[in-house]
Parts: sequence; C-alpha cells; structure tokens
Amino acid sequence: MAKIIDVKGRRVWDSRGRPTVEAEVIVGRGATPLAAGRAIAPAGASTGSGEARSLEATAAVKNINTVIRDALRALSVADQAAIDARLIGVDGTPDKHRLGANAMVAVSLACAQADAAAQKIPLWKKFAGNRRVALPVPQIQIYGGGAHARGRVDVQDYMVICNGAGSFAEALEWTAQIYAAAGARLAKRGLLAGVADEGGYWPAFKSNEEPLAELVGAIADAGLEPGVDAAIALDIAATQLYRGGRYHLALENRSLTGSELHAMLVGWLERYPIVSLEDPFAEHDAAAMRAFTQAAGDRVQIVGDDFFVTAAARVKDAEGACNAVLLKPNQVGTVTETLACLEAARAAGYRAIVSARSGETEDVSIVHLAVGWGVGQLKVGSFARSERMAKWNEGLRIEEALGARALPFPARKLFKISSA
Ligand code: 2PG
Ligand code: MG
Repeated sequence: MAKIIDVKGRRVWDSRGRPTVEAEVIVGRGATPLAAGRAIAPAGASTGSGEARSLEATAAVKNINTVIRDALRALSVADQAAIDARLIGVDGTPDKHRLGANAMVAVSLACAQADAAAQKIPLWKKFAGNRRVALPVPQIQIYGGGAHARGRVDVQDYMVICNGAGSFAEALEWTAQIYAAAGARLAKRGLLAGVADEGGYWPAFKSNEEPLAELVGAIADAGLEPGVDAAIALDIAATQLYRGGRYHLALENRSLTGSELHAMLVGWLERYPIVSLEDPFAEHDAAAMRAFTQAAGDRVQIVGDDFFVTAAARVKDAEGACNAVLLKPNQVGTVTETLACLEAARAAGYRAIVSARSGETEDVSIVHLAVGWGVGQLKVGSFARSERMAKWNEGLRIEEALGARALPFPARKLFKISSA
C-alpha cells in the first residue's frame, strides 16, 4: 500500500485570472517516491450561502504546506475516507474555514489522483472498481448570463442537452454545430460580443425569454430537431435574483413574487423544449421550490445547486424539493463528502449531475468522478475556452478507452424524446 510521503501547495491562476490553489501529493513505499497526484481548486461566482468557505489562496497554500502536510503524512493514500476524515477533523469547523475548502478539495482530489497513479489506473477506474460505467450526458452552455456576464440577462445558464445523441462523442459533435449556429445567428444580427465566464456567448438579448427562442433556432439551424435531438437546460440561479421576498429581473425592470416566477417558468416549459431547470427558486425559498417540483417535477428535471450545496444532510431533509442534485466537490470540501451527497441523492431517488464552477482550470478530475461514480450527467460550462474543453476532451478519451465495455450512453433514457 502506497503511503503519503509529502503534500505541497502552490498558488496558481484560474480561468478568470484569479489566484487559486493547487495541491500535489507524493506517495511511495518507505521513503522512496512512487507516484504523484495533482489537483486544483475551482471557484464559484454565484455561490450558495451554505457552501464551505474558501480562504484567500496564499493562506490556503500555507495550510497545505504546514498543518495539512503534517496531518496526512504516512496515511495510506488508498484510504480516501480516512484521508478526508483527517482533513475534516483537523479543520474542525462546520464550514471548513480553518483549513479552507479550497485547500481541502485540492488536497482531497490530489490524493485520489496520486492513488490512481500509484495503482497505474485512470482515476475513473479507482472510483468504478469492477463496475461497468457509462459516459455522462453533458449539459453545455450556449449563452452565459447572470453573475457570469455582469447580469446582462438575469438567467445564468442557457444550455443544451443532446438528448437524442447515442454517445458522448456524438453529443459533442452536435453541440459544436449548435454552438456555431448560435454564434452565426448573433453575428448576423450584429449582436456577437464575445463570451461570458464559462465560454457561452455574451447574452446581448432584450429579454430573458429571447435566448430560448434563439436556442431553438440554433438547434434547427444545426440541422437537428429541437426537443428530439437536442433540448434545453437552464440554470436560473434564482438565489442571485431574490431580495426582500421577490425575484428581481433587472433586464426587464420588474420583480416577481414566487408564484409569478412559478407561472413564468411553467409558461416557458409549455413553449420550449426544456428538460432541466436548476435552482428555479432561491436557496431560502424551499416552499416555492417544493411547490414547483410538485407541479412540474414529473416532466422536467429540477436541480438543486445553491439549494443543496452538495451537502448530504440537506438532500436527506429535502422532502420533495427538487428531483436532482448538483455535485460540486468544492461546495463541501472533500471527495468523501461529495460521494456521501451522491449516495443521499440516490437514496432519495434523485438524479445527480457532477458540475464544474465558473472559475475553472485545466484540472479534469471531476470528469473522472462523474464516470467512476456512475453519475449520469456532467456540467462544465460552454464549448469554448480550454478550461472547459479540457474536460469535454477528457470525456472523449475515456469513451475511447472504454470502447465496447461502456454501458450505453444514457441520454435517450434520461430525457425522453418528445416533439417540442
Ligand atoms: C452554477 C455554477 C456553474 P458558479 O451556478 O451552477 O455554472 O456557477 O460556479 O459561479 O456557482
Ligand atoms: Mg447553478
């Protein structure tokens, strides 16, 4: 069994040009180094109030190089649960603010990477063991908005899910065509103005609904059938819109009560081929979330992000709010706690989606978590910018390596094909 010999922290830079934390874990037998693993913490812009707290990067790096290094040395790198329990114990706070969630998640993932490297297996295989796995269905952003585009439109992510695709590779092919078509449509109208934080087009639209019609047009322009080949997923990120008990749509200069927002979203579901809605209501508006899931949960996936913050306990207490959970390791701090949240989701009959953050890097660990844990979906932003493409491309490599051993790509099963 390889043991942890050394843990190093390093201050590096993320996709928004902001400092973040990289951890490197060196493992070996005795004092002889055998393998190493590396991981980088991402960072959110629209964060839930219940997320684990990150520290300023320099302070987090210092923690890795001192107290975390001392705490983890000599532990068996294969025992992820013991490693993460040690990190949680040394931190000792409910929100991880002593060590910093960014320090913890980078180290936790770097340990997993180091173990896979020592075993000479890909990271997904460490998590899958002997179980057969499938590639996850991508949710890919076409227009960015909300906190990722300075509030240019209120809705944060307008995404596509290629629900008719037969493979991960095919889903990416189709998305490439849709992304190009969406760009061409904007260019034709003189509205092409670069991209938002996750690589989706800058949303130069007049209303929050206009991008939905545009997206349907882009799917059709790409030669695909809206709702049948490719459908729409939205992240409303409604916590960002919620003040004083109302939802503020700044672009449209109006504010809605919870039931008005509910009616607006139901109208969108009737008019557009939407198959997934994330955070349709704010993190503290559980009653509205539950009412919406009761009304629409049988025809659309309703995903809790800020609402669950990858916390298993919140999923257990959800009582029918949402029917799917977003899994972001840095919201909770460790690999083991992320897995606990997935298990809670499965026990509740909820679906799960592994997700990146709006501040990302070349790190591709989350793709391996999604594959290895058998999570059916993956969300990492748009189809541009290499911190996003690195992850899609890693999925292609895994799909190729799995070949005929892969379970069927689950898109058609997860998102029933229906005409718009
Ligand atoms: C989200 C994520 C990714 P952020 O809200 O789902 O789109 O954004 O990382 O800013 O929280
Ligand atoms: Mg979200």
